[in-house]
Amino acid sequence: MRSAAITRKTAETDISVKIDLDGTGTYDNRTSVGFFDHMLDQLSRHALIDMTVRCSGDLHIDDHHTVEDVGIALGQALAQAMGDKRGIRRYGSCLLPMDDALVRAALDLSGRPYLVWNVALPAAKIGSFDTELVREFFQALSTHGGITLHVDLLHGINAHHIAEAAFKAVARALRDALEVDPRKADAVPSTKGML
Ligand SMILES: [Mn+2]
Repeated sequence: MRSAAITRKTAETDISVKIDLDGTGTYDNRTSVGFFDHMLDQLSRHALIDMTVRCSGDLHIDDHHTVEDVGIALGQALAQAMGDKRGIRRYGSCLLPMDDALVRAALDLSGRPYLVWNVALPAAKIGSFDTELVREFFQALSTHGGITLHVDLLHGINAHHIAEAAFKAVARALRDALEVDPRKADAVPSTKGML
């Protein structure tokens, strides 16, 4: 079973995350940050990862700790669920359009965290959500999931579309990278023999 459950509690957030990599993209994500829940739903749906997220965070300060810490916990859950990565395709990429927005995501489930984030959001807020938190989320996911992740905005006008296209592009790339390659299902996809 490629699944994982993580709980993470600090003075700032109290989080539980459950994922199943071989799911159907069913989700139940509740962080009390509406736009972020909407993005987590996209991640689940388009990566076909079943996902349940609960977070009780210090939202009286702002959304920062909630978004960053869910990224940490989701990254940890991904790393745990991937296990020794036997049989996975390892690499994934996606060029994803959403109306005016066009985002490219390319990733390597290498065990080596690296984020290249070239996504300038044209507004500071989407509703009450700070758009700079989108990068914070992917930084945490990359670091704790051991993912080399490149995300580039090729075109875009609307901040909601751009952020959502980024989540969907990463989701689709993750789906491809996590899929088991039937031609090499028993091997770790590295000439080093481990990832
Ligand atoms: Mn939307």
